[in-house]
Amino acid sequence: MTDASQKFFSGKIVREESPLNLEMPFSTLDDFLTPTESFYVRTHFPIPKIDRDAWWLRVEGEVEKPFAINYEELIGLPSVAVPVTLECAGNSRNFLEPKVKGVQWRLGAVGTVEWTGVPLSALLHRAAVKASGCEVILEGSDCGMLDEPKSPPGESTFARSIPLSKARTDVLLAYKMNGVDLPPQHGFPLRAVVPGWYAMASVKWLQRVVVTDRPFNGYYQTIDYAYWRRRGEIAERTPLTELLVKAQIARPAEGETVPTTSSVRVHGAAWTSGGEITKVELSTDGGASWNETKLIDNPVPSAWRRWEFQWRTPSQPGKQILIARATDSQGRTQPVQHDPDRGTYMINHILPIEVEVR
Ligand SMILES: Nc1nc2c(c(=O)[nH]1)N[C@H]1C(S)=C(S)[C@@H](COP(=O)(O)O)O[C@H]1N2
Ligand SMILES: [Mo]
Repeated sequence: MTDASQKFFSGKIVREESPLNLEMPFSTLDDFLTPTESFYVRTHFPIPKIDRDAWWLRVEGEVEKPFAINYEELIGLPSVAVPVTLECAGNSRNFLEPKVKGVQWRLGAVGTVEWTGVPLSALLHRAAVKASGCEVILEGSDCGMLDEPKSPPGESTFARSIPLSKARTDVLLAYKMNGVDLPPQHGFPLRAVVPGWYAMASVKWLQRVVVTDRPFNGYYQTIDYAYWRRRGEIAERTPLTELLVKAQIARPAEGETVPTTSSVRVHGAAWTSGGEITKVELSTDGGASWNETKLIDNPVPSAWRRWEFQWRTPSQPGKQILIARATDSQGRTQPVQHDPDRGTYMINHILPIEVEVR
C-alpha cells in the first residue's frame, strides 16, 4: 500500500530500521539488472564491519584438507560472472489476509544482479570432501540475540545449509555485485549466491563453510524459513529451498491512475526455478479474462524475464484489478490462494493490483 507517511532511505522503502530492512519500490523496475542502490536489503542483526585484510574464510568439517583463505587469494582464483535473481522468501507478505507477523514486504524484496565470484565447487574440491559429506553449512559473521521464544538462548550467527550436490553445481561465493565490490549491507567482503533458491540461502558476510555428514537442523531452516510438508496426516518441518513460479506487475502500480480509452503499457517481471518462464498472462478485469503478454528478456537460468502488455483501457472510469500469472517450462503456474502450510513464506499466489481508470 502506498502511504504518504512512508519513510525512504536512498530511494528504498524503510520496512525496519534496526535490523535494517529496505524494499525496492517495484514500480521502479526498469532494466533486466537491478541497480545495486535499488536492491532490497534484508538483515537479521547489525551489519558487521569487516576489515578485508584481516578476514579469512575457513573451509572445514568432513574434508581431508581443511584450510583458510584470505581475500586477496580468493579474488585471484578463476571467477565467473552470472545474473541471478534473489527473492526473499517473505516477499509479498503484506498481501496475506489476515495480516501476519514479519517484515511487511509488498513486491520489492526481489531483484536481479550480475554476481562475480568463485564457484563453491572449487573450494570444496581443494578441501577434498570426504565420502561421508552430505551437506554444506554456510555461516555468516553477523550475530545477535533473537527475541523469538523458540530461538536458541544467547547470541547466534546466521547459518544455512545446502546439499553437497547443490553446492557443487552452481553456488557462487560472490565478492562483486554488478561489477563493483559488495557494499557492506549486501555481505562485504563475501556472500553466497544460491541460484534458484529463496534468498535466505544466499548467506552474507561469509566466514565459514562446514561440510557435514548429516542434515543440518539450524534455527533458520527448522523453526524459521521452513514450512509444513504433508505425508498424509503427518506434517513434517521442511527447510525452504527452491523459488516458486511468480509474476509481478511493476507499472501501473497499486493506486496509480490511468486514462480512459487509451493504450497503457503494463509491465513487470516473472521468475521460477528448475525451468524457465514460458508464459505470462495478464488479466485487467480481476481474473475474468486473460491475455498473453510479450516476454522481453531471453531466458537465462535462475534469472527473471521481464514482460509487457499494451492495455486498451476501458471507456468507463472506475477501479480495475490487474493480475499477472506466470507459467514455467514444467507447466507450473501460480495458485489462486496462499497455502497455509507455507506460513508467512513462499507467497506466490496471484496478487491483485488495483488501479484507477479516469
Ligand atoms: N549472514 C546473513 N546472510 C543473510 C541474511 C542475514 O540476515 N545474515 N539474510 C538472508 C535473507 S532472509 C535474504 S532475503 C538475503 C537478502 O540479501 P540482500 O540484503 O543482499 O538483498 O540475504 C540472506 N542472507
Ligand atoms: Mo529473506
